[in-house]
Amino acid sequence: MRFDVLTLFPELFDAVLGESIIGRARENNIIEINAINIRDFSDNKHRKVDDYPYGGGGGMVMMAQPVCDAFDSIVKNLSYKPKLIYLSPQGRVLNQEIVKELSKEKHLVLLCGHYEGIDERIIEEIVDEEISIGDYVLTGGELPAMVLIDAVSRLIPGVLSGEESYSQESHYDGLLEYPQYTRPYEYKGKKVPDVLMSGHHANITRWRRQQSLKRTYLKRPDLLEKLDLGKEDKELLREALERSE
Ligand code: 4FD
Repeated sequence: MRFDVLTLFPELFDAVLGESIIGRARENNIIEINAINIRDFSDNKHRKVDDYPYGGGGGMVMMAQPVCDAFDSIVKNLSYKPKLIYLSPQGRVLNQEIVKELSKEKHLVLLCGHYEGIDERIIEEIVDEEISIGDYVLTGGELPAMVLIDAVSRLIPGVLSGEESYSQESHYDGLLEYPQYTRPYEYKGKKVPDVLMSGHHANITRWRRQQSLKRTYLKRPDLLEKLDLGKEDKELLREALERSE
């Protein structure tokens, strides 16, 4: 999968997405990430990319020409039109379902805004979709773009190793993760739950499922409402809640 990012701060991307799992996936040519400097497409001798808003008011607005020319420089080499996503607080709020949808694309272009926003005609001309990573405002769209790239990339086959993808594949079904423990057996007087030491794999699986259900109910009831739990899950949850009453 290919990602192109249109940004005024291209150097931020390799710093974050050049390491660890995403860095390895890039080295193995499973994903490609290019950061393109919008400023390189300014037709102004001072490399200006923003200007005052018509109608007055504070702040600066990103100009249409450099952004649209930067996008055209990508498209001119292609026989298809990649989906362009604008990261903005006004977008559809990202969740794992949208991440899964986006992971089916072969090529995404991400536009990072700054200042008080971008000229509305950019949105009309080239933006296919506006996405927000949550209901808060940041100084730029770069961190949201990196969040989206990371979340989508880990669903691309071959990005996670077998070990890493196991928990993802088998577990991500809209529930929160169950608690995990490693050595030592006892830390500050707290012991690892007996069931995990038992070697009884059916019981371990059942306990973990029950913990996931209980945690989701207690911490994120909104997630649980979206699911249609089966008879067995409902029973596991009821049992977990009865015991802690
Ligand atoms: N919640 C997000 C995206 C961008 C951003 C910007 C208009 C501000 C938060 C367009 C205003 C872009 C998000 C840059 N802050 N800041 O996903």
